[in-house]
Amino acid sequence: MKILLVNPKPVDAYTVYGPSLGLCYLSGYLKERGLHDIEGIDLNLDSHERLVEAIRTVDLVGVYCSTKALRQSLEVAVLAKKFGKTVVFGGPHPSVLPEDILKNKSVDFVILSEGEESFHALVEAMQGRGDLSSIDGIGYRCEGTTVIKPRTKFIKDLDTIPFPDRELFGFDYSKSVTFCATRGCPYKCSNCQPALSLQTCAFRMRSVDNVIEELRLVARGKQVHFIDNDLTVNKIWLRTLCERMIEEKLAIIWGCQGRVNTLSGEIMSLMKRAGCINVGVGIESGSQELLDGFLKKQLDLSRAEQVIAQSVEVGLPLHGWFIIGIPTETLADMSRTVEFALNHDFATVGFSIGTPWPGTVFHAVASAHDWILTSDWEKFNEKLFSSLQTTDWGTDDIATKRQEIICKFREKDWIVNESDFVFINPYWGKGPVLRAAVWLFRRLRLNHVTKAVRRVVRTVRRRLS
Ligand code: B12
Ligand code: SF4
Repeated sequence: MKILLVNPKPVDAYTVYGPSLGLCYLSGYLKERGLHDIEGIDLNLDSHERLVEAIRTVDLVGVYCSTKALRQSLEVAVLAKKFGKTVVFGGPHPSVLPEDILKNKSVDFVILSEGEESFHALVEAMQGRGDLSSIDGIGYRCEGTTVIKPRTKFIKDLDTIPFPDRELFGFDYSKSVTFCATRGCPYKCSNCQPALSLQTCAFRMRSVDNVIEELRLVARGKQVHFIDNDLTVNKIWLRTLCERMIEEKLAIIWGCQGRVNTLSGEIMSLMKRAGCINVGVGIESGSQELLDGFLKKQLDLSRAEQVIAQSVEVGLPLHGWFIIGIPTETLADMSRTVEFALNHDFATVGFSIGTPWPGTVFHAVASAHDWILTSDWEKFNEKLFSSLQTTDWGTDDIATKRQEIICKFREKDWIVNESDFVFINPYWGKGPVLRAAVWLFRRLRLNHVTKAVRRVVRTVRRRLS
């Protein structure tokens, strides 16, 4: 059987570090089981023509479907159906709304959440080996009804999963690679829908040996982007991993997401020695009441302050994640959040606008109050605007707040990336003399000089190569 795996491109997509690792995992798993005819198309990188060409030659088209890319995913399904192919959807959106997806006649099957075993079982069943009714975590139409079998089993031992097939999309990983060492997340924040933590799924880690083996194979001398929800959940495991990275002399630099309740000066210092150059921490709000109340974040702001100070001491840059526009939040809470982000020593800070992704508590609450202004998933955009009108604030208030935040960071000299709603602290990690120099430099508005110098250097480099 010939299989095509497609990663669609949402309208305002940003592919940061490379194509979907989830699809690479599926391909690796199937290839290990003898199914070698697998092709990948990432529409962030490949053309529509290539997609059409590829669809023609395969039997089954598997599509990664996020809420943001729902329309584009369905377009792929319609195209595949035109050529009479079997269409399977997986990823965050079908995992939480399988019935909705199956209302589209172009989609034959959905796989809920962790896909390796069920997708393989489906492919086997389609070839007459095994039957659909015994597959866990699957949805399909049968005799006029929709059958949804919720996921009850997750892969307990992650070491049994083959390494992801990074050849799938022909992506150039020569300088950096995406990497996944754990699955799931032990927390249950109201705003979040980690696709692999749905239902009964516990947090799981690969063995350190298994992680090191893959790092040796694919990452030596490169930058590694750990895409894990939180790499710092288990301190003992993380410590062993860092020690092994140092011993192995892998010469990598890496970044990951963590949480302030599991970080400490000691572990951050070890992470830095192992090559870590950035840790993202979700603080979300400057209001402890909101963190404990609606968000259920299990995070203490005074602990966050301690960890931020320790990160400066050990010289490990922290990226603070914040959200505005959360149910039960007041405009005063939002100002507290901005003050927290501005007045603590983060190297970089990123804001999001609260967005009711399906399957989250956030969505359930906002929907129960009738606060969600659109039923068009594509209209959600957590970087640009709010899709809520609550009793305390609405879209316009959030738009004003967004502008206010940008102005405040700009006034304090931070470098502003308006479209991504991200800010860079030019003073971070600099001693008093350098800080003064940066201050003077920015006062004199010399940024254009730096830009011009960078342009010249780039041109010279290009000519030389
Ligand atoms: C890393 C990541 C990214 C990276 C991806 C980098 C990369 N190269 O892989 C980047 C930065 C690009 C990204 C972007 C975005 N992301 Co993101 N991201 C994640 C994150 C943290 C991990 C995803 C991951 O790789 N997991 C590990 C792999 C193994 O799992 P997986 O991808 O889910 O794939 C498995 C199953 O889902 C299934 N599966 C997946 N596809 C398919 C297809 C078929 C046919 C089958 C059978 C099965 C199947 O099998 C796979 C193997 O088990 C998740 C959170 C999470 N834990 O899922 C959020 C998450 C997926 N992202 C989210 C969001 C909102 C976004 C953005 C919209 C953000 C933005 N502002 O633009 C964009 C949208 C991009 C898009 N294409 O639509 C939401 C999605 C919510 C939703 N309902 O869609 C999540 C769930 C986080 C959250 N807020 O809760 N993201
Ligand atoms: S926001 Fe982070 S810590 Fe909270 S549930 Fe999601 S992944 Fe886990």
